[in-house]
Amino acid sequence: MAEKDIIDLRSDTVTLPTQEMMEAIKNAELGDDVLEEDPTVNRLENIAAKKMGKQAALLVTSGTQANLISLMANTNRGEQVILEAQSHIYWYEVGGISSIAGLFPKTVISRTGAPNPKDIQVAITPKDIHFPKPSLICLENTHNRHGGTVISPRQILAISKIAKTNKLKLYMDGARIFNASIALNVDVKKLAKHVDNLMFCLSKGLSCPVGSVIVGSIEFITKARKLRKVLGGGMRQAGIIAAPGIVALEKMIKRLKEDHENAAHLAKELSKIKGVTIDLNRVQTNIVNFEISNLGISDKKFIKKLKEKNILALTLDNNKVRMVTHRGIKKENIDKTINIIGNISN
Ligand code: TLP
Repeated sequence: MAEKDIIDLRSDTVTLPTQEMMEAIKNAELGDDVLEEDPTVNRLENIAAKKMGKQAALLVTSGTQANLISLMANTNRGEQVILEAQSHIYWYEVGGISSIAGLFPKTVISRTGAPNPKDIQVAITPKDIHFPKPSLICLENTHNRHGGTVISPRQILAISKIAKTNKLKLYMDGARIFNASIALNVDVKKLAKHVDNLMFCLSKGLSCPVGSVIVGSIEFITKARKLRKVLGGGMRQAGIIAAPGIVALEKMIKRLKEDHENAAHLAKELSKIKGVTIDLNRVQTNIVNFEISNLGISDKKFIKKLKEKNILALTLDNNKVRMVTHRGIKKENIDKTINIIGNISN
């Protein structure tokens, strides 16, 4: 956490690099990555591709850039992309899917973030003079707006069968894919296996200062590399970003379990507070969404009151609040937060 006494539950993006990451940055062997000559970037990309069971990988600046590049590399302008109605790409990426990629989003509503394969089938428009050509299905795992919910390998496989039958590509926004892998207790390769390509973020729960990685076939990554350049994301001595990324992939994944335990603890205690509505089944990883309509206070005021006590959280729409656990949050921070929320409600 940036400031010692602040309990920052807004996002896992607020995590600062570890001491080991700072050392790795200082000692990183560097080169020009646009020329593919940065040994540290090349190493990170190799590790990432191997970890996901894919042929190749590409370091990019952010999750948003990773999604935009991947959308563009999987499609042609004017085509249709099927994605879950609450997905990050649809909600929080400034509409780049349309304004930059020139794609037409078709949303599918789901209960917990994993679209029902039948609904995806219905969303795929038939070949008809009136309709845009469907070309890509996107999944999000874990699902941010649904509260960090996971999509299992079985569910991914079912959707991949539909994608194959209809000759569509399947992409996964795996910003928090390691949270999904820890929560489901499956190797991340199993989550990557049935999608054509995916991205994951280094700069969320894994604590890196910058960066996301796209993984997929050699052909796809070659295309993605060119698109990264046109979008201004070609970086030079990017080894200073890759070095902490390597530390993250080697050392920071297992500890995500602690974040999940803290989130589960937070959720359970919140559910005991009168006026707080929370679906405990949805708290599967490190995100805790809850509703405060019956607390007799607006979400804005709720956030303000928490802030006065040095606790930071975010609001979603409809009187919903989001809290995210991460390396900077310990169990005692959760206990303090619960205590304070209990008093706000009185
Ligand atoms: N999510 C951020 C905010 O943008 C809301 C957060 O604090 O959760 N995919 C998913 C599923 C994400 O949650 C995010 C970031 C991104 C993509 C974009 O990553 P960045 O912030 O690196 O562009």
